[in-house]
Amino acid sequence: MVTIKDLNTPKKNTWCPGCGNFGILSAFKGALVELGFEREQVVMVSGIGCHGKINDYVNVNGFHGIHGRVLPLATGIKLVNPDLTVIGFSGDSDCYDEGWDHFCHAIRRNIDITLIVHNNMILGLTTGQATSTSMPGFKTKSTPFGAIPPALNPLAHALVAHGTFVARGFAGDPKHLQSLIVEAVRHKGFGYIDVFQPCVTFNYLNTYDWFRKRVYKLQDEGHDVTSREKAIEKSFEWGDRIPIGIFYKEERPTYRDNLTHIKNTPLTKVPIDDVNINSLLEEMK
Ligand SMILES: Cc1ncc(C[n+]2csc(CCOP(=O)(O)OP(=O)(O)O)c2C)c(N)n1
Ligand code: SF4
Repeated sequence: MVTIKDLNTPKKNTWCPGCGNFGILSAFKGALVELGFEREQVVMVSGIGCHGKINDYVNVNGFHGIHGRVLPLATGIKLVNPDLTVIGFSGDSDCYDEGWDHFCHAIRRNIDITLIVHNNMILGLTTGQATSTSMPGFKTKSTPFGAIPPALNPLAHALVAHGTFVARGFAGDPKHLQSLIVEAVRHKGFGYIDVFQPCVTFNYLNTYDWFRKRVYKLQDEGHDVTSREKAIEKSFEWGDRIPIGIFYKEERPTYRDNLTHIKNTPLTKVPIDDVNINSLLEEMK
């Protein structure tokens, strides 16, 4: 079973000191140890942005994809090799802007993977432009007079897209986040966690203090995780009090459970020694 030491890599960490990504990294490593995995079992798939560097800092299999495409990659890996535990890491722009279509449909299909979104409500790597989760009025390089439309509510979208595990964490509370990651990975189906991840360099509005004053834990207040309606109601709570924790959880067959032709024979186990593609190549000449 893996230890925190096994998970370290020699890569120099280039995140800004104090970045919320550190909280996510530590929660994730703690979760892998708690889950008792071997390194070879786990694949991290990450998008483009500061968050995407997380692959470099954890010594497991990794696929650093292109912008917005964490979920198609993670879906493909899981479908052809279901023995692997596949965990996607995306940013708010990566997932909720460029990757939005994939987000809605991977949730609806209930692909058996986990998705952790580093939601700092700004584009970090490109040095501070607004994303679809930036709050209205927020002045950034791309919105000098303030962001205009209402911010997307990704949790509400996940819930109406028939999400089977919908949660929110805070990078400033890595112990709590670790428990959410453990539950999301254990969930059979799409485990989705949006994480408030303060960007200490470009987001001067949604800081650690801003979140600390507002976040509270749903599980401390007896929230019923089996009610989608209550979860949707909670997902709209925003202002002086903002909930974190598990909003909704449900058991439902995964996409692969219904893919009868590959259900019992993963593509990675199909023998290919006697496959001859010469006639196909001839046809294409
Ligand atoms: C196809 C494509 N479009 C745009 C970009 C430029 N780009 C680089 S990182 C990034 C997004 C960064 O924001 P986010 O996903 O929120 O991640 P963060 O850096 O905040 O972790 C973008 C748009 C790109 N690399 N590739
Ligand atoms: S720019 Fe923001 S998100 Fe990127 S490493 Fe620095 S603090 Fe973190």
